[in-house]
Amino acid sequence: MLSSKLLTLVLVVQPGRVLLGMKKRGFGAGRWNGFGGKVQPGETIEDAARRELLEESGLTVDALDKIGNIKFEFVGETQLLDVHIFRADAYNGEPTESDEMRPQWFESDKIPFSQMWPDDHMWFPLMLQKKKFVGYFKFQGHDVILSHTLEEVDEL
Ligand code: 6U4
Repeated sequence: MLSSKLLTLVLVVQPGRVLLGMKKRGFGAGRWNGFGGKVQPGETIEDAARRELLEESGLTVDALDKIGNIKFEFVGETQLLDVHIFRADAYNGEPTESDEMRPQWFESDKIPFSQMWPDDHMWFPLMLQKKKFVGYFKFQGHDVILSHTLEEVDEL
């Protein structure tokens, strides 16, 4: 039985564009990603999502919509990553570079999928259409998806 680690991921979306961050260090370094990280003890998943968004991008948000849940298995690792994905359509502040992330806006039809986690191109279209989804991706290393499931759901 694999244990799992709770993580958050926030996409800030404006009409026609999405904010991504270039991950400068740690897991997924060198890739454009949403903002997020590990849920700390005593914190709700949504609190963690807000904290990581602020730490990594300098932004706060009023409303965060739960939009997806994806579990990632990495062959040879004993822990699944249980990633809770949120979308924010309004934000406060200005995107600001942090030690971990360099934020940049991308037009919705120019998302740099070749420099992102390889699962992202499968679920970003759902996220952009405000559709909710659950998925499971089994990775070999960080570049190869061996198998996956992805389905739309009404509620998370
Ligand atoms: P620290 O605590 O800074 O060392 P780090 O190892 O950098 O942590 P962290 O906490 O930033 O990792 O969390 C990893 C982030 O990457 C989370 O927001 C979830 C996200 N993530 C992980 N796998 C992903 C994947 N396949 N696709 C994706 N995001 C992923 O879009």
